[in-house]
Amino acid sequence: MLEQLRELEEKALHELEDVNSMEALDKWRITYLGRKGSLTIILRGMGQLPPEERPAIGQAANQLKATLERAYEEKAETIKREETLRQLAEERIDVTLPGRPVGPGFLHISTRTLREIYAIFAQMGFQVVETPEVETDVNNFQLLNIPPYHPARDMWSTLHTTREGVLLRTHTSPGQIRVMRMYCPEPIRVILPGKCYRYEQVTARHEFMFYQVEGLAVGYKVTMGDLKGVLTNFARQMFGAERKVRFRASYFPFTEPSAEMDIDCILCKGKGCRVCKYTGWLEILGSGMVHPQVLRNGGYDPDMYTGFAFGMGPERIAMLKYGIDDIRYFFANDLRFLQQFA
Ligand code: FA5
Repeated sequence: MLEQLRELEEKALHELEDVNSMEALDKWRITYLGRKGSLTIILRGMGQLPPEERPAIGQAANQLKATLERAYEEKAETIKREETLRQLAEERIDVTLPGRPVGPGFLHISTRTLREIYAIFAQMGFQVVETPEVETDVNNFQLLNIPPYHPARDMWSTLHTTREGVLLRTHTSPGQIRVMRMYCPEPIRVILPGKCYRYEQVTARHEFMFYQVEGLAVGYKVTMGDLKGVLTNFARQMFGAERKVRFRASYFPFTEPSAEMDIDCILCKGKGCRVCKYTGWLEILGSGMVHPQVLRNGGYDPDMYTGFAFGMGPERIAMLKYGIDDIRYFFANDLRFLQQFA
């Protein structure tokens, strides 16, 4: 029996040398130390031994059990340590490698379009002036000939603040009043860029926040001819020298007469397509001669001064220029879209 135990010890320890995973180690434990393992079977057979042999065999069997258990623990520890070392080696970071280069930033498509607009109007002597995004109802509407309850308020669905009479500007036109009051009685030639807000359903053509660029010229003999000349020059520089333009009678409470300007469709060259809704024309801005009452509200005597004004949406202009079919791309911050204009 003692011989059997020694053979078992030799066999078990020899096999353990080749074990190098927790899975194999578990199998080894079941084979030798499990409930149906070799050592257990030997221990169970002790009952058949003569009583005088039992103490010595029992002691040897218990020693073997302790040896195998210790060998098991040691092996388990070695395997775990090796596993950790392997993992560390796999996930090792080479801190001497050069870092991933961070590319330089680039301008947002709206900013680029705005700057293009500034450059064109700068050539014609227009200065850039920024005016506030949070406005009073008085500036945004009333001084522009839109009193409370006037039906034209429906043209500008408004986001109000909790403060009575204070709102997010729905267009850049209140800037006309601010600039006139600032410069009166000097002649004026400015563009007023900035964000506008409208309580509108967001669609492929409508955002609730978008940019506008307002234009205002006030002087002694400013005419509708000046308005047409300036805006035709703008359209041809922005969209190509061959562009045809047309002015269509329109209505804004703060200009009289009012006109919307169209360019011939850049996609179909005026033949008619889906983008221009088969009209051959694309609307790009609203404009008109500053209403005498608005001049008066700005401090200018309409018997001496005249002026023209216009308002355009740079996102809509960029959409036409680059063939972008959905305004929602502009402010969704998806780099796949934005990087196309880097
Ligand atoms: C106005 O806001 C007038 N203040 C423009 C004006 C100024 C007329 C001075 C006469 C004199 P309108 O609501 O049409 O007009 O807006 C002007 C431009 O802003 C539009 O042509 C369009 O390009 C842009 N725009 C208007 N609403 C949105 C919107 N929800 N999303 C994106 N762009 C818009």
